[in-house]
Amino acid sequence: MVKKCIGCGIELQNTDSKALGYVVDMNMDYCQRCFRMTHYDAHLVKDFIPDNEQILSDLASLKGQFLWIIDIFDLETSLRSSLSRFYAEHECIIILNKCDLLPHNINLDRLAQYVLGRIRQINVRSQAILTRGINPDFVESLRSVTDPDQPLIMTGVANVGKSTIINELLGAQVATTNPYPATTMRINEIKGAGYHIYDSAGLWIAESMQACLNVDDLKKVVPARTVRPTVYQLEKGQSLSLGGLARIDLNVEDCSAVSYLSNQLKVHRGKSANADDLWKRRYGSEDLSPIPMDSRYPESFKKVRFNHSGKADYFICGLGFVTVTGEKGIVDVLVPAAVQVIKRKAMI
Ligand SMILES: Nc1nc2c(ncn2[C@@H]2O[C@H](COP(=O)(O)OP(=O)(O)OP(=O)(O)O)[C@@H](O)[C@H]2O)c(=O)[nH]1
Ligand SMILES: [Mg+2]
Repeated sequence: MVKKCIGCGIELQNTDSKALGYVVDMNMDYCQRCFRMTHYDAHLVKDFIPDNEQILSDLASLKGQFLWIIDIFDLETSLRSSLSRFYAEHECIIILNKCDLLPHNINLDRLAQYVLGRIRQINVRSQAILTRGINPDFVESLRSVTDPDQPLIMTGVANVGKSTIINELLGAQVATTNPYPATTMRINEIKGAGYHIYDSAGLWIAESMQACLNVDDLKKVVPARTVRPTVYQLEKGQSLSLGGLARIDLNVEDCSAVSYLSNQLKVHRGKSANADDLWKRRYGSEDLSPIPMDSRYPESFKKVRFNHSGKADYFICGLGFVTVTGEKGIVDVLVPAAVQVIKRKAMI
């Protein structure tokens, strides 16, 4: 009989110590990868890249209630993923996770309304939207909208907190969780505390900044606790450099910008006219770091141009967003070529 890792769902094997699912002894319940992640904080970037088509076809074969877990801080990454097409065909309950990353005075009902407006535009069939992270009633709320006789199926892009939620429901550390994307590797059936749950591998998003970073830089860039918004009053023709990962050139009159980024990421402000020269000279220096893996400036970057007026968020997948308020003008966002930038109605 096939034995699977309790932490990540991979099939266990004791023949190849370099391959996924390895255990020294087949009596063990967790694979070596899960064991190392949990006990030694050890990570190998991209040792496993989820196959999105396979995940979606595995999910479609399951019977139960679909939960779509969304990292609210990284909302657009979820909404642009192929799960939005999946949920145009399957009903789901949406969980807005990691609400604690946003400023504490955030109104959760308004946030849920904002997301409801967004998902209606893409025809997602959601039965309910719940919030988690600062909502003490989350488990109760989930119970009130789910059928106890049906399994819960956790879905979402990588790293949004699917396995963490399972452990909260079970009241025990069963599923492996980790600050880096691609921890859970297969459909993982878990039973306990009156629940029947399927965990799943998160979809891999190649357009996310997180796919461009090594483990040490991921630690700085993926926020683990509440982000401190920083307000900038800017003159026309100023730029904000977000480490060496992205730059926002604001050619907007009477402009203010509020950044929502990991507290560990340095923001450097300067004149747009000098920015290109500064980046060529200082790319990767203390002021302009971290930088994406295997990248050079300007060859590895693209510039995305937006017409600006009023208030809008400039959202960089896997990194964060900057809310800009000002008169009419042009906003240029410089990002690694693979990374997606989205202008959206301000969320906060
Ligand atoms: N601040 C905050 N962090 C959270 C929350 N939920 C999960 N996390 C953290 O997010 C990271 C990813 O959590 P996981 O549960 O491994 O995410 P996942 O969706 O199962 O990830 P994959 O298996 O890689 O797809 C971990 O470091 C968690 O501690 C939350 O509500 N708030
Ligand atoms: Mg997981």
